Amino acid sequence: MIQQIAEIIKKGRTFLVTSHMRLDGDAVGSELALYEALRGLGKEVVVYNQDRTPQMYSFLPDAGIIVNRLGPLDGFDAVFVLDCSEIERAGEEASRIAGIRQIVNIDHHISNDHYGNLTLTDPEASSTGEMIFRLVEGMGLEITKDMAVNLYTAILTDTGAFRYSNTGPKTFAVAGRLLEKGADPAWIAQMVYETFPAVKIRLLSRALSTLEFDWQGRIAAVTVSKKMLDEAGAQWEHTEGFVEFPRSIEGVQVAAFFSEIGEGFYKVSLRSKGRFNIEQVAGKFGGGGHINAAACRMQGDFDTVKRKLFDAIKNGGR
Ligand SMILES: [Mn+2]
Repeated sequence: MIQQIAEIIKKGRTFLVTSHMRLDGDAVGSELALYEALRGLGKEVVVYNQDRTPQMYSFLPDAGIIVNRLGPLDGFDAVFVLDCSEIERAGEEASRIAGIRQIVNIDHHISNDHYGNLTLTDPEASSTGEMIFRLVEGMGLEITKDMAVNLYTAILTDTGAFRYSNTGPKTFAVAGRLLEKGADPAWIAQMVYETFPAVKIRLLSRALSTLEFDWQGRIAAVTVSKKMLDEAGAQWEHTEGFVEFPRSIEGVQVAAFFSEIGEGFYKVSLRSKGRFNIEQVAGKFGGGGHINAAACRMQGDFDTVKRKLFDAIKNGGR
C-alpha cells in the first residue's frame, strides 16, 4: 500500500491534505508532517481544514500555512484525508473533496469505512502520526526536525501522553526515532499541556461543578453548556481534555463529556478504562473511535440524551 501511495505522490504535482472537524493534535501534526514531506519532494500542497487550528497547536512547525477556505478543486491530483473514519468528517466541503480524482485515506480508527481509492488503515497504530512516520520512512525520505516535532505531537496527544491502551512498543520506538530527529519532548509537553489560557481553567472549574455519577459510580460525566461557554468567554477548543477528569476518578469505568454544540445538540466524548469497549457504545449513536476513546453526537432534551447514553453503556461495552 505504501508503494501505491508513493506512486501517486511521484506522479502528481498538486496535492490537498485535509482532516476532520474539531481538530486535535493528531490531525494537525499528521497533516503538517505530510505537507513537509511533500514539499520536500517539490510538490504543491494545500492543507485545508474546515475549523481553524486550535491555539494550543499554533506552535507546530508550518501551522501558519493551513487554510480554512477552499477554492476550485480541479487542479488537485490527489487528496490525502487523514485521521477521518468517514470522509464526511472533513466537514462542509466533504462532498466537493470526495470529487477529487484520487482520494487517499490514511487513518487508524477501527471504524474506518474504507472510503477513497486507496485506504491505509491500521487500528493497531497509536495515531495517524505514527502511520505518517512509517509512510515517510517507507518512502525513503528523511524525517526533518519539523516533521519530528509535528509527528511527536500527534503521537503524544492521541495516546494521552502515552497513557492510553493504544500505546505499545512500536509507539515508543517511533517516538524514540522522532527524538533522535530533533523533537524535544519537554518543550512539546510544555507547549501542549502547560500553556493553557486562564479562560480554559475557569471553564474547567465550572465544568467540574456539573460532575455526576451513575451505575454505582462506574459512570462519571461532566457537561459544558453553550451558556457556560459564553459566560466564561471560552471556545469549544478550550474543552479539550476535560473528559480526562471524570475518567481519573477511582472506580469509574466510563467517562462522558457532554458539550452542547447547538440548541439540544450534543457532542459526547467518551473514555473507558481497561477492556470496556466504548467504541461499541458510540457506534449505537452513529459515532466511532477506539476501544477506550470514542465520540458521538446526540440530539434532544439533555436528560433524555443522558439517560439513553447511560443505558447503552450499562447494556454494552464488553
Ligand atoms: Mn487520531
